Amino acid sequence: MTALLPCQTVRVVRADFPAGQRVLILSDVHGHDTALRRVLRRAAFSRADSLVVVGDLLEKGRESLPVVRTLMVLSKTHSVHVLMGNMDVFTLSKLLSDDPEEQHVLFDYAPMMASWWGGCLLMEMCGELGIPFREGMDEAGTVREIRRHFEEELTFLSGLPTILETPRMTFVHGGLPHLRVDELIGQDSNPYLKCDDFLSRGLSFPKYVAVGHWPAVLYRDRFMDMSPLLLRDRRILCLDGGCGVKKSGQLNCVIWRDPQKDRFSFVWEDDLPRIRALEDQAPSEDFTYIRYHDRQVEILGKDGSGFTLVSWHGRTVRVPDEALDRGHPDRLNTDYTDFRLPVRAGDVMSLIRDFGAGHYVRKDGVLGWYDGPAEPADGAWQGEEKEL
Ligand SMILES: [Mn+2]
Repeated sequence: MTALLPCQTVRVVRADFPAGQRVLILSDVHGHDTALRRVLRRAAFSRADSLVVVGDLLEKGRESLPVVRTLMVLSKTHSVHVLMGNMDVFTLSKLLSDDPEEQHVLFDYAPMMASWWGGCLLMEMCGELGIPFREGMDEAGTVREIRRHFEEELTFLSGLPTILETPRMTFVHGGLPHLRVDELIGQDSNPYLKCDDFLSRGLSFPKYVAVGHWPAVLYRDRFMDMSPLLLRDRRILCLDGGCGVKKSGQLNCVIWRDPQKDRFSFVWEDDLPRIRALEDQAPSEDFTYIRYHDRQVEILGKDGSGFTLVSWHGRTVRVPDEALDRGHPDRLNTDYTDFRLPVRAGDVMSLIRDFGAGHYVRKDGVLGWYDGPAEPADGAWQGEEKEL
């Protein structure tokens, strides 16, 4: 086993936010610079505030480099704390490794990343350097060029700590087994970054722990709600709105109104088109939410209009054909809901997909359908700062 690079080990920093200051908290930007800039504007981020970015700046989007640069620039003029995420370590450790096999992993992944998410940091860097990305390219030479040209960005990324400890809240991308963070210093950081399904460990803490990594929607079972999840009894704040990981995701920004008090609100943004509803719609009373970890279905038949009827736990659900997993015809490739949202004429929604017969949208963080007529409303925002 090769030795860990410093960026792969646990590093802890400490800060103390002044009373009365707002602290903006977000995570999992995942190469979505447009959404990042929008959400900071939405939250009216200023020099009077602090910003904590709880990891995963990179990948699963087309704007990884711009995200890094936005945060580098902001860090010079504003109070900004950026932490490492598992995807950041993944990419960075490959670019900083001198082992050709390690480097190759990144080149090998790139086409897959591009087909799923439209790009990746490596391809963005090659693009900026004018190096055509193709199979059989000089990988070691490309990595050398990247390290030379992007030294500032790579230095910024390599310096990101794992854990930010403050008197009333501890921040980490994935999760922590306890708050004695000094005991973790120097360990492999991966278990605390890629800490899947953190809430299922049943932990609670004497002070707040803010985490990203696992989309909060995955902890919910009735509505596909992308809003942050605050568990006051266990003192855990789950930030991740699924930005990047899901096309339907949003970038949440939690606003800690005062670091002396437990008052939290949030705003969100995304880079999806927006539509405005022209008619009211009553919510469906009976609906299904097929969760990602339980997405086995039985195909009953196509309905001919781009939808398929499936059976899921004895319920018949109409799903878009494109939600069927091509490799595994008896399961969905995504989580899905047939919930018809409560809508008032004039409501603005983020459009995930227009199916002609209906719009699959997100409104107030919640995914569902709006079947009525709509008009384009790009730039409009329905939401308001909401209490958590
Ligand atoms: Mn992550």
